Amino acid sequence: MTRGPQVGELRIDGDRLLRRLRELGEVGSTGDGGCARLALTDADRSGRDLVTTWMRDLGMQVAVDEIGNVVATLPGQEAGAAVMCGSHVDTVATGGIYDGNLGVLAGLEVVETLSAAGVVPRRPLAVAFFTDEEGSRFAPDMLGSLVYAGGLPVEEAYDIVGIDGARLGDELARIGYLGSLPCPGQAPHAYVELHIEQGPVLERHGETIGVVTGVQGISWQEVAIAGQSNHAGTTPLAYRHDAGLAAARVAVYARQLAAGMGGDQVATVGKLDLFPDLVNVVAGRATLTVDLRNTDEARLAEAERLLGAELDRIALDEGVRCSRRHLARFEPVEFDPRVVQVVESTAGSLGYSVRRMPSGAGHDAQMLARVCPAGMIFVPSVGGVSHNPAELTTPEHIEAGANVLLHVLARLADQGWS
Ligand code: HGY
Ligand code: MN
Ligand code: MN
Repeated sequence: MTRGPQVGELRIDGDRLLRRLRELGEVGSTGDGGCARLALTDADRSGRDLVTTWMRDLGMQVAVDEIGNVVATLPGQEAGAAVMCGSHVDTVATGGIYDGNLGVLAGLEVVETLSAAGVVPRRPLAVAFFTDEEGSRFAPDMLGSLVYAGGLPVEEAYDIVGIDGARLGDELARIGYLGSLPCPGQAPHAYVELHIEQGPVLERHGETIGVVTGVQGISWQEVAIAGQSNHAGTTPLAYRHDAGLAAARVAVYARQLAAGMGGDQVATVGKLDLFPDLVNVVAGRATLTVDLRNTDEARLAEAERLLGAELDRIALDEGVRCSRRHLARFEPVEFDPRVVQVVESTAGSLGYSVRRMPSGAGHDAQMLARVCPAGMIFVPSVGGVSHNPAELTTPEHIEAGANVLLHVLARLADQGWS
């Protein structure tokens, strides 16, 4: 790394980073402090366009791959595999302005800080955003980084149908982000992702930096229930095959299952559709999603087994048919201890309090971990709230996280694994 001032003395410009976060947060604004940029919608395109404009303004080489992942590169003194950071710029429908966006924009802030100081890293630096990290419209989540890492053939990804009936490949072409860079992508030298914690742990313990050790396992299942629509007034209870009641039993059981298993087990029924969805008709069909997560793969598999047994019980009791399919299934991931160590020692040397912790949410880093040493940096979420317009991380913590990212990237771009 050619040295302008001592790299160690460099700090990011927190106000500049906040300005970009707020400007990007206006794209797809929901008017309540949040934003909605579901993957491959017009709002996602507008967010992508804004971020790629910033990338080009910073003199970075911007490439779009076959699944719409965008990788911007700042050349290093040497060629070869880049040290990559990034995250995602798609959001859920009730998104805040920090989830994903912070990791991408902090990466641009790092590039701007180094360039302004005349510092050229030994290795190239890349800032990426990956397609459809949320998976809310097109499942699974972390779809773009999964394809980038070779975990899903791009042709298969193109045929995924979204919750609105759209085909992923058609939407990617429609928004103009069907790129030519081949997938799987080039394995970076290392990957580091700055992200809001999206939970209450750091705030509860009063720590500034989460040193993320890994990501818990994720199981998304879609449960389809077939009963019999009937008249709400004339049909005696014993004659009903009520898909709505069956769906409600699944939701109650999911919560009881997680509470009973304890530990890290969580369960969520986030999406529930009834047909015909009318006040005076016993529901003939129900479709719902069950999101199960655990840091322990065996426990997660057990939770899936128990859910299956309960579906059989409900089918028998209510005289309905239950079927299920996976929308996503990822085992827990442990990050490379060398990257974890660099994050922890860097944050400590900058004077920040740190806590080692697993991630409750899925992240692109868990997919990059398949192809290179990867790790994450967390900053606190106020009230532990996320996937909600009230999502908030303080400017002080944003600046701390971006400074840790700056110096972690500088170390990884400049040194080997010694
Ligand atoms: O679902 C998740 O954990 C992430 O927000 N995609
Ligand atoms: Mn995220
Ligand atoms: Mn998210």
